[in-house]
Amino acid sequence: MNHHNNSTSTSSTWQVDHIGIAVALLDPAIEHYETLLGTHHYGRERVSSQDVEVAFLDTPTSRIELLAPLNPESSVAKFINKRGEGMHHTAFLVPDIQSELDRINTLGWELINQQPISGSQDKWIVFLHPKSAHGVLIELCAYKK
Ligand code: CMX
Repeated sequence: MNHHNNSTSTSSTWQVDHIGIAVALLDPAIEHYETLLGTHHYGRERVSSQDVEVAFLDTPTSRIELLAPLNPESSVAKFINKRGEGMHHTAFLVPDIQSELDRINTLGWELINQQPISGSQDKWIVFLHPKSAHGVLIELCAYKK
């Protein structure tokens, strides 16, 4: 069903990959979210490029990423200090991360990374600044080929 008045509109190729939630301590947050969602976590790993440790919980159509800072310099530590724990970013899986980078640059919007960097789950990632997305930190990710 088309939910828009414009009958020519098509769906975006961006797929919600995960919702990132910033937490101070990973272990209690994992336990809490396992109980809340009724599932077990997986994919716990340290992402050194981002100074965070992450863990995932699947839902039928997407997943939650819990992320905790590895050190006080981590952008997640700064986020928690300033705003407290909570929703941190929305990540979209895109078919071609380089063409999305080029498109966003053409639009003049502020990218935090000009080149893809290595993220969790064997993916390339880049971030779009929240001020270029109505206050939401947006991550684009793509599987390493
Ligand atoms: N969501 C929404 N707004 C955010 C935000 C977030 N996650 N993080 C910061 N902001 C806002 C701040 O509130 C601030 O707004 P005001 O200017 O209105 O006060 C503004 O963005 C600037 O924030 P800041 O505290 O001054 O922090 P910096 O500019 O130093 O850094 C950001 C902000 C987004 C550039 C930085 O956090 C960053 O580079 N993030 C991308 C990397 C990242 O978050 N990695 C962790 C995830 C790892 C993973 O998933 O693998």
